[in-house]
Amino acid sequence: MNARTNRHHPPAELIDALRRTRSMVCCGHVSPDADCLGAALALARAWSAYTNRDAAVWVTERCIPARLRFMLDLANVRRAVDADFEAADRIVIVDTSQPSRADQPKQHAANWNDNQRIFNIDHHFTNTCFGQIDWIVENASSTCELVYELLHGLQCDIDPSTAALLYSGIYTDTGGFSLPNTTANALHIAAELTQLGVSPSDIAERVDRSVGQPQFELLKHIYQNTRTLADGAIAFSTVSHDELVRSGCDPSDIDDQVNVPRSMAGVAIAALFTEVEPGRVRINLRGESSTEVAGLAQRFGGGGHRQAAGVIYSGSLDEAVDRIINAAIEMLDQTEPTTDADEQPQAIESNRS
Ligand SMILES: [Mn+2]
Repeated sequence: MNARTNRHHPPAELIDALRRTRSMVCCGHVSPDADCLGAALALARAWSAYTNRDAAVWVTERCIPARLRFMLDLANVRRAVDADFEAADRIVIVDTSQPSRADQPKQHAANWNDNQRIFNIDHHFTNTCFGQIDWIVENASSTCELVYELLHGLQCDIDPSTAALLYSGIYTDTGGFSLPNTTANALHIAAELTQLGVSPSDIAERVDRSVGQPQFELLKHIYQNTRTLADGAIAFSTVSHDELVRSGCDPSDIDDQVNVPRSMAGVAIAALFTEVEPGRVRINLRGESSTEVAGLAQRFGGGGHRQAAGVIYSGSLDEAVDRIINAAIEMLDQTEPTTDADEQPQAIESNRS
């Protein structure tokens, strides 16, 4: 069987609508990762070059992890200003499961009843389908994989910079082609992007082998604070606000460090608790083997993918650890995970990672 027979085809109405679009703003989710940045930047870059029309990307600069800043330079697209959200013909939201997760100007956030202009491209199964056109493919490795297919559908040129943006998203969302979403399709597209001019070693060096001193100090805390429970089935670590600040880091530096507790043998659930500010804790959850963590995240008002989810918890670091780890133990104890209807979510917003 040719693996490419499983490729994802963009809906014809999305292709038609993007051909007729006069101007667009692309945006992704808060706490941006390489997949949402790559998808938004690549779409804006390739579409505007192809149509010769205006495309701008909205990103909150201070929230971009240091190791991903190169993507903005690579894309070289116009950065959106607040007024673009009113003026643009279309707003394309990528890799974002619900409106409250979208990275956008504050005053626009109340404007979601007007979904006539919104196109929604994503691979989160929790996506609430909030656009006029929704293209949601849960078994796509990444939103960048979908944007790659979309650019093909539109017959846009994929130049080496666009290819590198898309590759970066696929590479990181698949954990360097190591997670269960590493499909034949994802590998085929990565190979095609390499033929289009991507250097896989350059991308890996930028995203995996370019840890700065502050981020390295942060990693030391994360290793030091790692604990295991339930005979090693649960591994978690914590970063207090004080440790974050003393390392010289800020919340944007919390990215994929949940991979530290996750890397231990026998782990079914890995978690990283980061006190991003006093009284506000970001929790990254990962499920290993077949363990799903989306339900655990949803129980506390979060969401994400089945095996990679997150929560923003309002409360102290200790309380967050206590409640979520206890819920994780309970979940592993049950063969059939159940939801507790009495549980009141403490979180104020959800978070993929
Ligand atoms: Mn993604």
